[in-house]
Amino acid sequence: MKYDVLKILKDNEDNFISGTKISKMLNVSRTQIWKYILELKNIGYIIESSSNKGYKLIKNEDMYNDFEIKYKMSTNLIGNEVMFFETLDSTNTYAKILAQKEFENGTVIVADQQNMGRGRLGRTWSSVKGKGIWMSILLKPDIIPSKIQIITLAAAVSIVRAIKELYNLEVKIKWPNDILLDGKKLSGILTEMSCSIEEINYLVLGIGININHISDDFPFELRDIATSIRKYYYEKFNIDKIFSRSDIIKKVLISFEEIYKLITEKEFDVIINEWRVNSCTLGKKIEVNDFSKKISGIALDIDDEGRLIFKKENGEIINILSGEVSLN
Ligand code: BTX
Repeated sequence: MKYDVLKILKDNEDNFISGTKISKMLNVSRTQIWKYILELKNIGYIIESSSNKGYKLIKNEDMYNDFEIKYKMSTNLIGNEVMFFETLDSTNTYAKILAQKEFENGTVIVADQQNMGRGRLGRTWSSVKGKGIWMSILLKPDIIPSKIQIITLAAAVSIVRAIKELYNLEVKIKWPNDILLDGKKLSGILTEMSCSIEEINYLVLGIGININHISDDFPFELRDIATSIRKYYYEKFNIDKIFSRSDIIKKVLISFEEIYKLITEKEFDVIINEWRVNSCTLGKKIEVNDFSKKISGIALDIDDEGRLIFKKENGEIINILSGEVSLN
């Protein structure tokens, strides 16, 4: 019920609404409304009270919970179900457990903090409390397992679209799955799946985006290579402000839904083209670390399965499925 009160306050954000009006709308007493208001204040909402005007919710970009994420979310599939946790080991690990049971395609799992956030190849993903978006989307796409990389490309494109639409920032994609801002890692994607030879049973799309970190919030070894939207604004424009993770999640999920529709329609080209336009890897001299050795050459393109088409210094052209890229 407190969320019903919150919804009314949010629909009238920055304006007063009387306790009598709210109590009539919800058919509960004014005393009861007052108790819900106290509960909302206790979880961090800023609500002004005036004896003759009623209650006014003051905008607070820092509020982050399932209500905020779902409020005015205009998707049809992605995020129909949102599960929010204060702390999880890893949203991807939790999503995989959930996937063993019945699950709704498009379910989103969000944690305010991860204790064991995972990157690719057993690496860790720093996921401090209150600072970033750590979420997983549980999907059952109708594509063959060898096309799984298209989901990672789609996620990268949707993050870029969302950040550009919200803040008009020059974010770029570094193959295979890094989103960079000012050359530093803003976001990472970890796609994991369970499949048979011809079919995907389920897929977990893990997305981490650094939002409200200041430099000291990153572990020491990441301070020069990672960034957040807040850190970037501070360094670039000398503006220190908190960004709404709820608004950003919504925007990412809306963009992802648009792009996921293209996947269901097998319009992979459209996604790959948008990926190309936003890439900072293609056409560049790069070094690829394919885990056994480093090879230098030029990143020519990506193919329709998301592999990097790479021209080695000796002129040989190869397609690389996974690896680490350093831009020269
Ligand atoms: P990755 O293997 O490409 O990147 C991991 C590397 O990135 C680390 O070794 C470290 O150098 C650096 N790194 C670690 N944390 C951060 C950070 N917060 N910002 C910038 N750089 C960092 C990328 O793997 C995939 C990351 C996916 C994270 C999401 S969060 C929700 C979901 N749950 C989960 O456990 N993982 C995913």
